[in-house]
Amino acid sequence: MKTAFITGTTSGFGKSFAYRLAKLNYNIVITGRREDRLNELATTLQNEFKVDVLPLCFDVRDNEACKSAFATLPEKFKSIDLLVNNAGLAAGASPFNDSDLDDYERMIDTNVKGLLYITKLIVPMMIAQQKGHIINISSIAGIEVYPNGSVYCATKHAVNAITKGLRLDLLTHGIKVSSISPGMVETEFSVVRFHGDEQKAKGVYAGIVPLNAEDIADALEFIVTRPDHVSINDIQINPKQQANTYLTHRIL
Ligand code: NDP
Ligand code: 8X3
Repeated sequence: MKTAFITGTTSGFGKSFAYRLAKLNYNIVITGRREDRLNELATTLQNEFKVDVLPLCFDVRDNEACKSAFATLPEKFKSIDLLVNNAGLAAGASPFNDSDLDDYERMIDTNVKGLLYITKLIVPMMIAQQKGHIINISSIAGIEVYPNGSVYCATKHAVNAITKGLRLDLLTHGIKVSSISPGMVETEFSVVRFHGDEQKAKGVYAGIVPLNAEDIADALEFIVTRPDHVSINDIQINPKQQANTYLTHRIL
């Protein structure tokens, strides 16, 4: 049985990834900051799929908290085959002049530094095993920049650079490094981006059938079910009505 470590499993993609990997018979470490949701998910997955699930509650922006959580891993979760770096967010969507420095720091600390903290803890374990797979959740924002999104886009460009760099540096250790780059997916993402404004968040998807978290779990399943000699570098996936980061066809 394989073991996966997924960040950000309390909602959205991460929660769907946890269900999908449990269905594929992985034991899973699920993480996030909302402990009640983690515990509920752990119980459901264990009952439904008969896999072992370990909830670890911590903030990926806090390196000491990441290290402490990691230090509590019981023996059976210490051999991690798959790391899914998913925890992340956008904060704000305003022109550069009107946007908030705190939002920038939140995005950089979570999407870039948090990803690095977790990866730094798990890579040595994978090197010792001479096998493993890292899947970073990027975005089409990592490919193209869009108005009012410069720093979010910068964080996802950084994720892509880290993904490509890891692929080079881990090549001789038998470790695969992949990414998934989605366009608009309706999760809690836009509610978080607009600081809890549900109306504004709904407006993002007006006239569009967005992707849903299950669509992204399909991409993850494709990547992890390839034969060992096959490495998927990236899957880009958009709604039919979204051509790129800034051109959508809304039917209102
Ligand atoms: P959600 O807001 O639904 O989920 C985000 C998850 O990340 C939550 O489980 C949240 O858990 C966790 N998270 C956020 N900040 C932290 C933190 N500081 N420490 C630990 N966990 C954290 O959004 P999505 O599922 O949509 O987003 C998942 C990833 O996909 C992100 O990296 C996002 O950038 C990316 N993405 C999203 C797209 C979209 O349109 N939805 C498109 C392309 C990429 P908790 O709050 O409990 O800590
Ligand atoms: C989020 C994708 O296009 O909504 O990563 O910014 S988009």
